[in-house]
Amino acid sequence: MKNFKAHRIISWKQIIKRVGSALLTAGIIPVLFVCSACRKEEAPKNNPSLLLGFSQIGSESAWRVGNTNDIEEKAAEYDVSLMFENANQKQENQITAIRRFIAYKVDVIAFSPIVEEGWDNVLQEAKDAGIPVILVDRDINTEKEGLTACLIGADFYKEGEMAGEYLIRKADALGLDEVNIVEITGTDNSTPMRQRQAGFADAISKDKRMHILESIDGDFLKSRGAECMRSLLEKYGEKIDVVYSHNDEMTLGALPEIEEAGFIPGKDIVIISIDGGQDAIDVLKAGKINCVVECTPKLGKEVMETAIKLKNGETVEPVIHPEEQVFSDEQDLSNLAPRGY
Ligand code: GYE
Repeated sequence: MKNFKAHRIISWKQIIKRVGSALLTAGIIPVLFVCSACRKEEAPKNNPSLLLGFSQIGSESAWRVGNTNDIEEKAAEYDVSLMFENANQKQENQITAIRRFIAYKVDVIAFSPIVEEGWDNVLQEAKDAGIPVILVDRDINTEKEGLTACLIGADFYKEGEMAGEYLIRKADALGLDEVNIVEITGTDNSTPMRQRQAGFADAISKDKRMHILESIDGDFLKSRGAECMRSLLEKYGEKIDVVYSHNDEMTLGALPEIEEAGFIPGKDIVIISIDGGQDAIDVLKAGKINCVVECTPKLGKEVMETAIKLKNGETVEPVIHPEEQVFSDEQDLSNLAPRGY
């Protein structure tokens, strides 16, 4: 079944009113419109609830699942009716979802673009329909002005830089003269892939000891992380000093491959990851990962507050970056609070 849900749900009367004209014009049969909370109370009559269409990329990582959970929780807290669609890692599904949100006449659209290019047409359609769009987590690349209202997501360039800066400190601490790095990157042409790569490359470019042997596309997936690591080990073997992986999932996929090849992750090979989900933090504490740069998936509060402002015609911040930190073997992490994703 398709992943299409409506949360804190509006009454049937409201639904019929909202979708009626859309059904007639677009011919869409809402068989997948699941009214999971119709038993809940209606929003007060003179404060009609905000209808937010949210297109999620998929469920590729603990980060993504944590992000979805947070969006759903905060929608309920802020009394926002959420039409949620999971695109299962396909841009075309996201475009279809956005078109459906336009047909349903949602108040605000929010989405996490899987890649940066290819959104101009559908976003122009949203603009023509007068529906403001919030970019969540990832950015788009466009020549057109004013297609989106704002971006709520991490500063991925800074994350890459923090990873590079950690590596310089680690190389100093280990007294290394030469540092050979393999990089397992996230989904090609996505903002975190581009920015985490650029920030890291810029940070280490000042240090003559650093060499990137190869960057390889792991698509943010655990299975791909394992495959990439296997092929990198076959190609470079003990030459590899460092693995820089763009997310925890790929890191967790790579670690068993390193062990199988006879190396000790965290000791023979320095491991640097990004996200900071609980599983990776546990492995960091166990010494098999050296550094995890935090990327918080908890963007729901900002998304809801921004959507409410947009519905009320207020101006919003063009870019909101959450505060993030670095967890590493340089710190005592014994009292770190549960991560929640
Ligand atoms: O790092 C990764 C996820 O866009 C920040 O996407 C997000 C990234 C995150 O799948 O785990």
